[in-house]
Amino acid sequence: MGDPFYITTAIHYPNGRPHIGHAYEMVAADVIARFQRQAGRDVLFQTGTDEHGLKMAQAARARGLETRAFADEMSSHFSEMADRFHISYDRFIRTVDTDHYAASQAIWQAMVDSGDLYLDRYEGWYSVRDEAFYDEKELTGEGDDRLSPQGTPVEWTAEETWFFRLSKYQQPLLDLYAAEPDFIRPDSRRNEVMRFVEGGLSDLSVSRTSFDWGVPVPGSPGHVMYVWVDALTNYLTGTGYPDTGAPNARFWPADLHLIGKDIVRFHAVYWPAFLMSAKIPLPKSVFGHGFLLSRGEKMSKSVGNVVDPMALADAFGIDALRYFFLREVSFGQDGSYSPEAIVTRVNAELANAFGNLAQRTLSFIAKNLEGAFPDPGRRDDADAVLIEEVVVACAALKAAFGDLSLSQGIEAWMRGVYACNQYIDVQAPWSLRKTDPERMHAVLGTLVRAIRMLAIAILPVVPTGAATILDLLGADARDHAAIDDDGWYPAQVVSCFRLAAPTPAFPRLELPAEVA
Ligand code: ME8
Repeated sequence: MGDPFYITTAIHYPNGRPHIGHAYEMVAADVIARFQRQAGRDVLFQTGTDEHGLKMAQAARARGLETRAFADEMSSHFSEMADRFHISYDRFIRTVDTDHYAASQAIWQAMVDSGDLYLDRYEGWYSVRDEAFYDEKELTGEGDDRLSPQGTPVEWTAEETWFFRLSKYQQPLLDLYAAEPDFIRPDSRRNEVMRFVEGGLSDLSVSRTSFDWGVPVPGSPGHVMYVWVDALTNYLTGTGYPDTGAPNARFWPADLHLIGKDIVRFHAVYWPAFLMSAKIPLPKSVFGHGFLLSRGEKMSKSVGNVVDPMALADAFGIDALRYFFLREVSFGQDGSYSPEAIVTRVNAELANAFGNLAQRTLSFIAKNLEGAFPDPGRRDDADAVLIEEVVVACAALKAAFGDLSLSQGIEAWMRGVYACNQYIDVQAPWSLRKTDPERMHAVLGTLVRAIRMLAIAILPVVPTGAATILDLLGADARDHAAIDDDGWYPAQVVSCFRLAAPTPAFPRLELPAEVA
């Protein structure tokens, strides 16, 4: 078994239905998880829903439902979406899970034992939408129109709460950021967090008494934990914490918390401070991805541009959306989505360039070689040059994915695809069929090798279509070692290599009528 690799998404608030931003985050994490599995790592991949807090309680009330019943129903939309998008999670955690209560209460107790929790009265501004406390100096607007830095309304709250000595961790956090430059990525987010922490940290209110929808604070009747304390702890729950002998304990510390840019502060300030207090090792990296915008605009219910990912899946298919998300958006930055952009990108690259390359090569073999694997034929320098170009492209994808440069990785991969298309046009196997069948065999054999390497490399992004191509090629070793295996000539599969007329793995998309 390879080295453990633990990757998490944020756990999503199921106070409304999932939107495309949630799908985007899950897909990005899934591609990294699949890539690391392919690279031989022993992966634990966790996603799920964040079900406590005032926002959930209020949303349930608005629907006239018990909070738990509402949470059950809404959480299922998220797990259904995860399955629909082929998210290969190992656990879909819900913060109402029993073991999560145990983990949250254990970390709380560890913070008590460190002397970092004390009871006092909290008076200040709270945004239910963000489930976050803000300092007066962070707000904009006046009177009842005050807004948080995220543009959400805030309300004055005054209650007795437990406080966490966050102020004590200012210097240890700054030391952490200095010692571990990869703790917060990308750099722009790291700079934001460092400026925030350098500005000074106030102690944090970490319990609430005005409602009861949360994890009870041990030994303090009437208090439930501030939703972010239990939410962040989900990452530990997945490893079996506090049981250090649990089967998943080897996955802590997490390798990567993948989250959106709006919640970096919680993950890069509060979370490491809680962990330092509880004397638990820190995660290796927090990556704050950008936002997906609808035609360049923020999605919001009032603008009416919230996109239902399931409807998109119906319209375009899963591989196409996965490819679009990762190819179009430079990972870490914001990106824009529109049906036109999806159709254009997917048709140009996935359908026309790669899909068509595989389709025309394989159907030519099915038709003209009766589906048998091409003989070695008569080699030419051009064959070696092509294989080298494809090897370089796949290696560049691998290096880029390892570094979370996902769109650059796919861009590099496309260079391999374009090289194949150029090769097929120059070599023109259809003309060689009559004039030089020996050479035709070499060309087709070279193409099969190249397509196989390209399909393996892109498997994490488009698992269904790439697997279809590999199945057609009789390649059962869909392992990463195969990417590096540029000398592959399937002596072992030649006998069983029988290509039927292939169906297109990456069909062309049409712009749906309602948006055309
Ligand atoms: O923040 N594009 O939940 P959430 C891309 N429960 N990503 C987006 C996005 C968009 N338009 N909108 C939101 C929460 N996200 C907490 C997290 S973790 C211990 C608790 C991302 O449902 C967002 O940045 O509001 C976050 O990473 C995730 O979706 C869930 O957001």
